[in-house]
Amino acid sequence: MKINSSILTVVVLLPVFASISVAQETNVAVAEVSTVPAPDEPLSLWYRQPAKQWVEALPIGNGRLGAMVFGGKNEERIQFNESTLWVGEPHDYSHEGAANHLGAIRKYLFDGKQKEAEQLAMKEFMSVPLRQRSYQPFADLWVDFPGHDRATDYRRELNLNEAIARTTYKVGDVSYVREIFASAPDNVIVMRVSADKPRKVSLGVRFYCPHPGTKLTSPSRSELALSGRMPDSIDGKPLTNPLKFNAGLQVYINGGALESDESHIKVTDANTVMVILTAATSFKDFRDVSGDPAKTCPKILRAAKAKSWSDLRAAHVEDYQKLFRRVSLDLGGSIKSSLPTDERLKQAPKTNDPGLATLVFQYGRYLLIASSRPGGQPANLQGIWNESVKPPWDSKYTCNINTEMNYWPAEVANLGECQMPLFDAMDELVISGRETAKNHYNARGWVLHHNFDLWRGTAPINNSNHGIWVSGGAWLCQHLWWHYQYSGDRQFLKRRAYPVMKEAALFFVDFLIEDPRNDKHWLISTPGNSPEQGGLVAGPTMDHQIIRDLFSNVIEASKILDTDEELRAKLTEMRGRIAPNQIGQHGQLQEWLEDKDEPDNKHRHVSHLWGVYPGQDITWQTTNFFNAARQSLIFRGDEATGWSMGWKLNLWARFLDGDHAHLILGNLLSPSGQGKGSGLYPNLFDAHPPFQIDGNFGATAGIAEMLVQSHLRDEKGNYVIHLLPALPSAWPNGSVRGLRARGGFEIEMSWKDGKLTAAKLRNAVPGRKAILRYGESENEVTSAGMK
Ligand code: FUC
Repeated sequence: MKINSSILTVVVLLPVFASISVAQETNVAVAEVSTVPAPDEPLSLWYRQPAKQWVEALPIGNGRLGAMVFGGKNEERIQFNESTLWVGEPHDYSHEGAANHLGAIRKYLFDGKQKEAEQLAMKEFMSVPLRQRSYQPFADLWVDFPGHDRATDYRRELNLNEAIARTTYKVGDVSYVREIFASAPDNVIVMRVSADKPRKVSLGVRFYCPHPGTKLTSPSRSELALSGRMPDSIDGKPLTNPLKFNAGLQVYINGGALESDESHIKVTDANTVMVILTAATSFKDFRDVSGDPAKTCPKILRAAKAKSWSDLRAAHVEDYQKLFRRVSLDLGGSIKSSLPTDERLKQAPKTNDPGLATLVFQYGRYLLIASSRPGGQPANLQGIWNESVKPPWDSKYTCNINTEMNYWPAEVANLGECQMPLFDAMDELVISGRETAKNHYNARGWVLHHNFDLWRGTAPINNSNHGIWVSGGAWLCQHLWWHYQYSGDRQFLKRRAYPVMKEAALFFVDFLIEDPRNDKHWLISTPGNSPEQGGLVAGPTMDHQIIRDLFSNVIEASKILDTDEELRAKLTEMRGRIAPNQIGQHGQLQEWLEDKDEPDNKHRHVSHLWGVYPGQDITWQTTNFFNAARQSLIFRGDEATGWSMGWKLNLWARFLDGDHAHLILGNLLSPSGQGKGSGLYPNLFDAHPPFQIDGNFGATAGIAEMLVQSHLRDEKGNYVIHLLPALPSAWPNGSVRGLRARGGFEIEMSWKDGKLTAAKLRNAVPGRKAILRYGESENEVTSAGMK
């Protein structure tokens, strides 16, 4: 082992063992509709025909604006979103007086009267109103290209290295290029159309908006604007402050002529055309909707006006690549394929295609950058992309797995700042969650149940049999802690993380009660629920795992910050009394206090395995529980919806079983409806179905978890960085650069014939120690820091 002054370098030289079969060539000959070759950039999704459906279109986004690009030949549809366009208005959803019924609900549960408990809770304990509000589509930008239905040599692609969607084709002897991207630095979506011959670009531009009463205007000859308001009543109940929204676009031509009326702009015979689009709402924060989008949009457009196409493009690419290029991955096999992405996906179940896994890994990173940037909203159930005014599950934030899964890849895949929107939302959830803690539980601190929306609803929604689940806030706190663990940023811990974590823990200090049904003196969570399984209960395993994790993290944080000694003692004492994990009659990890799991239950939720991943209650060091948890996962099976496969993938990685993890990944990387799992749509969006983005993020996190794990520590508190803990035999050769481990380390490593050949740890913090684990061997290493 060699340590140099600027980086810590560990070179592992191992004998080359008997050969493991090398990944097969992925390109399979099929009848082609066109002979257009793959784009040069290997990290591309690409197709030989326009998108017919939304899940074939290609997503772009800058964290605030998102769009789906269809690439139609004579009609381009750019369906766009803005992350704050939601139905509803500022509102406190908590149920005043609910806490008066808490004792009775608990008593029913202790007396075995679940139905009575659920009925009483339904009447007296739920969110007001019972449902939260939905995320909305904004509008479509349509661009007409008269005569281009005759296009030949057609290709559309999404270049993940530059975050640019591009459509290229020929009409006669003229070659056309359309490029479109969502720029974070300039806050706009930009499209440019060019041709290889002069004066050949003619097109028409128009808006379509799905919301009734929207007004279209033309502020100048080269501009179009759209303005509207969200519904002013819901279910017959009036709202006083629904959101206002505006979108604006400006068309720039080089050569040619431009004419317009209120709803169209027509360009004839230009050399190139550029369209700049932006959108905004009156949303300022969850209690303030006094913004004026009619002013915001022109301001953004004016600022972008000063820049040329190439300046806008260069600023976008530079900004994006600062994030995206931090990680490079090679799992063997070629990322580039001569097959278009939709065809490649169809072949995937029949081939071993590590290049596709690499593409999907990087696509998840791309999607996170596109849907979650500092200053914006967190990625919702569909990221930032939504076509429907009635989206599935309102396209909001579901916190009993989905929202957290969106952020699983953030730290390990080196996009820590993409978690900031989640942390901003949590600051607001603390405010609304205090009302819910007080009104529902007569407790201090803050609580979040299984959903929130733009208005930061925190009360239990939908139905008492699954909505009363108190662990949403505590689970989100794990992300604050992770951000601290991966960055080592003490100021972040002190200023942002600890106050929120501490108040979440305070809630549970007041909420946990001693189980009166036996004399074990265990503290339990009740009323509670193991998400979507078994109804309202006292003491689901998942709650206890999450609360233990929160308490542990608050205890450690308070030590690091040298504060709150008394609270620390209290949490330490209580943590030891929280009902422990238990092994049941089938050798399974019990989902509840009672040993009542059904071995043939194949439900997608695997909540009681939280303690394996994302938690660390149960690890390979706690053998009995580890085996029981694995047994539970075997009972649940290998097939499921996208997010469930994302979870199972991470679980199998934590079970150190690379081949099983790869099998699950294979179920995810198959065409929707055709494989053993729910699969992916042609644009590689997770097909829950319908589209739900968590499966994409779960896949990215899971692939990383197969390559590196860092959740364990030695007795001195050093992180154990486990290299290649779950490498499948299908990826015998490969390399990765830029994955992160707790402690602030960045990893660079390569492997051959299934064995690690070299590893480098880069560390921004000099003098930090880590334990490097590979196979059964462990070495202590110290960083000299990075220059
Ligand atoms: C829960 C899950 C569904 C879906 C929804 C958003 O109801 O069981 O699969 O993810 O949340």
